[in-house]
Amino acid sequence: MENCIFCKIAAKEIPSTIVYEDEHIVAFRDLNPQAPEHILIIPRKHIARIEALTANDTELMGRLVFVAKHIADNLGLKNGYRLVFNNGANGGQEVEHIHLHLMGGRKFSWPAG
Ligand code: DGP
Repeated sequence: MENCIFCKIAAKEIPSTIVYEDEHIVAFRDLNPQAPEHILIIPRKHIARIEALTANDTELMGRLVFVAKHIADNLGLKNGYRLVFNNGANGGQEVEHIHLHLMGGRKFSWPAG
């Protein structure tokens, strides 16, 4: 998708610190980390937000979580971590390309702010 910053990161047109990539998924460090470890996991396919998902995306969305597990293992996040989809304006979504936040290395409170 033209003008999508995360599509450009996936295509390596914009630099980022990529920590994982495969045919379907790219994961890179968040530019503005909210925890000692803060990774964004995205599908290569441009999907703006959760409402745009179709049943065909079920496996892809599962892949995001499995990549999160793989990265968390690699980072040694043995005491847990938080996985977040910010979705839409009230959900705090700033970038309109679905992304799973993986945050670890500190304790998080609940409810989220
Ligand atoms: P959200 O609010 O859920 O849409 O989170 C978007 C995140 O994307 C936010 O934590 C900052 C991060 N971000 C925005 N632009 C860039 C960028 O150009 N590079 C990287 N690495 N992260 C970015």
